[in-house]
Formats: sequence, structure tokens, C-alpha cells
Amino acid sequence: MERKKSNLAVALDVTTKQEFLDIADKVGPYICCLKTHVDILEDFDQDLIDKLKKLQKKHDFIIFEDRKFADIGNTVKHQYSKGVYKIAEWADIIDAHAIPGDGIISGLKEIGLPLNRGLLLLAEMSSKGNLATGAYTEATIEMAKRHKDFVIGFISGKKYNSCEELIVMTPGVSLDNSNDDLGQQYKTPGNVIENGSDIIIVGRGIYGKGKDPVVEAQRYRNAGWNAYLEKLEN
Ligand code: 5BU
Repeated sequence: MERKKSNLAVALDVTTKQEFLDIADKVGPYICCLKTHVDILEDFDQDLIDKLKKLQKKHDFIIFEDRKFADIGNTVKHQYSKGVYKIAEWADIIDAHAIPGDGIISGLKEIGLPLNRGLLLLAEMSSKGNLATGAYTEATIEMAKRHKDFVIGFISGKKYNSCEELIVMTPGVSLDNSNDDLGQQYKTPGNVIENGSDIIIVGRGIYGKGKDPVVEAQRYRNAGWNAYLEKLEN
């Protein structure tokens, strides 16, 4: 983030390899993190991963597979390391729901810790009516504290006083829209950085219909970084 003066993560939710690699190369210079949903790619193959790793080297960003694991420890271990995607081999960070209890972290940790990976817990979500609030969020924070060897932070809209050192990444960020028609709710980069978020996650705001990903990535990078600099001054 410091090297690239960027707290922007792009959520690259496109469904073909070519689009994925094309946009990743275009936005690469402006991002600290590329967030993937690898299971939405229609033509996923090992070549995509090889090319993604090359782009990672070229542009210097971390890869976050937004897999949102949510099962018992034994199952998530396999989902993380095996199957078609072999996520543990290429994703620097992943995320998980706290709903199954501590076992989910223990399972993911068995795979991820030896590979020097990190985990984010979903403490809050951006979507309307979501249930990750109140006591659930509190319990998630406590769970993170019990696994600080592997949990590096949260998906959330704000920083928690009791663990300021854990990173906060925030989806549901847009400069132009306040919602989509499927329950997504947006805040501005300024809003979320002000609340203590460290990294803004932007998807369709960057590559949506009629957008130029380079222009938008620069715009969001500047908005996010300037909000951060402003927060430092206050
Ligand atoms: P958008 O196009 O900027 O709305 O994309 C947001 C991305 O963040 C998308 O990949 C979601 O899966 C992801 N996301 C989210 O929107 N809200 C959440 O609470 C979580 C993830 Br967790």
C-alpha cells in the first residue's frame, strides 16, 4: 500500500479469462490488492493462474480470493487446498464466515499457515438486511482475537477499537451509486476510510458498463488515498 500509494482493491467479477486478464493488467498499476471470485470464470484453467501470477509480479499486488468459506474445519481444508481451484496455491488471502465456530479457522490454518497466508473474517456485510450485526459481529471479533497467528483482519465497514492492528477491508464502495437492484449498498471511499477502513474494495464502479477501467481505477485510487491522508492529518 505504501509502495504504490494505494488502498484500492479491485473486485474483478467478470466471467471470462480474457476479460479478467485484460482488466487486471489495466488496473494493476493502481491497486494494492486484486480480489477474485475464481468460481465465476467460465473458462478457468491453470493457464489463468500462471498469467495472474505474472501480472502480480509485474504490478505488485496481493491476491484475495473472496471464497467466503462457511463449513466445518475438515471440509474447508479441502475446499481451500484441493478441487479444481487449489486456492491455497495462489491466493495470498482468503475470507471466511464465523458462523461454524473456531473450527473453520483451525481447518484453514492447517493449510494456510505453512504457506504464509492470511485470513479475513466477515464481521459485517454490505448488503441490505444482512445478519452479520450486533452480537454476531462481536463474537466474530472475539474469534479473530483467538487466532491472531492466522487472522489478519476483517471484512467490515469500520475499525474495531479492541483490535486496531487488524486490517479492515470494505466492499460496497462507489463514488456514483448508492445501491444496486439486488441488495448491495454503497458508501463513498471518504465515508469508509473515515470510519477506519484500511482498504476500499471496488468492483463495478471500475469496470461496469461504459466505464474505462484505467480512468476509474485512478479515480478510486486517488479518492481512497486522499481520504487516508486526510484522516492522518486529523
Ligand atoms: P461491486 O461491484 O463493487 O458491488 O462488488 C463488490 C464485491 O465485494 C463483490 O465481489 C462482492 O462479492 C463483494 N462483497 C460485497 O459486495 N459485500 C460484502 O459484504 C462482502 C463481499 Br463480504
